Amino acid sequence: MSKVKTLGQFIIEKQDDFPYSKGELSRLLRDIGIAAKIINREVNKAGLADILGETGDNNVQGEQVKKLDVFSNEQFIAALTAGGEVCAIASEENEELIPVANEQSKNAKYVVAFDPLDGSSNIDANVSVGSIFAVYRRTTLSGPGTLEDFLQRGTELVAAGYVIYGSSTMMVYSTGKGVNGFTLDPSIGEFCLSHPDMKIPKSGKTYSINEGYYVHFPDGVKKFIKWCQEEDKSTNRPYSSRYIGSAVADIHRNLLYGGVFIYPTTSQAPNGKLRLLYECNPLSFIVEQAGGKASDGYRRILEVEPKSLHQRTPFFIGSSEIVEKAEEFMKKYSVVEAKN
Ligand code: P6P
Repeated sequence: MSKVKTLGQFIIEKQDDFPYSKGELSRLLRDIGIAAKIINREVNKAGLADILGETGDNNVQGEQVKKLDVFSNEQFIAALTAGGEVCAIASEENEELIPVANEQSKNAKYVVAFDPLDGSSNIDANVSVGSIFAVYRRTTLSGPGTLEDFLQRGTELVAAGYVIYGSSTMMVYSTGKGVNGFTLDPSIGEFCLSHPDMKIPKSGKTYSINEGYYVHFPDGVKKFIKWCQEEDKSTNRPYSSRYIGSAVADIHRNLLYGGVFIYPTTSQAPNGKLRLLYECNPLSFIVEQAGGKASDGYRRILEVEPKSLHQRTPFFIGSSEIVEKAEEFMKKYSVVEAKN
């Protein structure tokens, strides 16, 4: 029976990767793990809300029953604020960044940007959803964090990860030295190492895109989709189309088995739909650490210069050979001037 290794034990074991850190990043990752366990508990009973007597806006304890994405947001903010390791927080749920100014935090070394519950509209259909987080080292010297601390390229990420609440709940993260996955064991309330040193296959046979928007896609994406659908046994084509409307779930599956996820520009999303700072950058950091690729169709996502907190970007992420093939079509059929 192999010895179980918890997230906490793993973090401490990897402490030596950060000789200059006095444990701040370790405590920060622990704080994120705590929020994830609390969110997991609520996500897993979402369908039971009515049965548990949580009807309308007030539950049996007379507390305000919150939408799960609001609840998740509050858990991350509470855990990160109490943990004292971040000087500011940015969330998909909050228009403005949240400076953390308590005594311990105002000189903390890190800022965290996160999407507390991506794909939350799927919860009532019992479809997997996810939390995504990005950890940047502050660039300002002291005091509560500012917008400047967040507007950093993804190449500056110190750590990034996601939690997927699915048939089991997993936390997958990287601190720049590979990717490791931890599965929550509810019987002991611990994330346990289940997927050490994750690597994405160089190729695959799955493409994930919402083909309902086909007519609005750039020509390069249309040509790539038709390429995926051609018969060619030597390159595992035709690919299977797998798209469940929850990016963390689609990208996690592709990370395990190979494939590509694409959210390109459409008429309703002229800059793409997914957000650079707290969705595309952290997911790209992880997939690159696992040997994959992530671009906006032309440029490496991690090198895109952020201009605002909630900036969107077209997003091509997954197995390196498939992303490169999609980029070939984009460069051949959908040439645009580099934006910056
Ligand atoms: P569409 C969820 O709202 C999300 O941000 C991603 O998780 C998901 O991949 C995408 O939007 C789905 O968007 O336009 O295909 O419904």
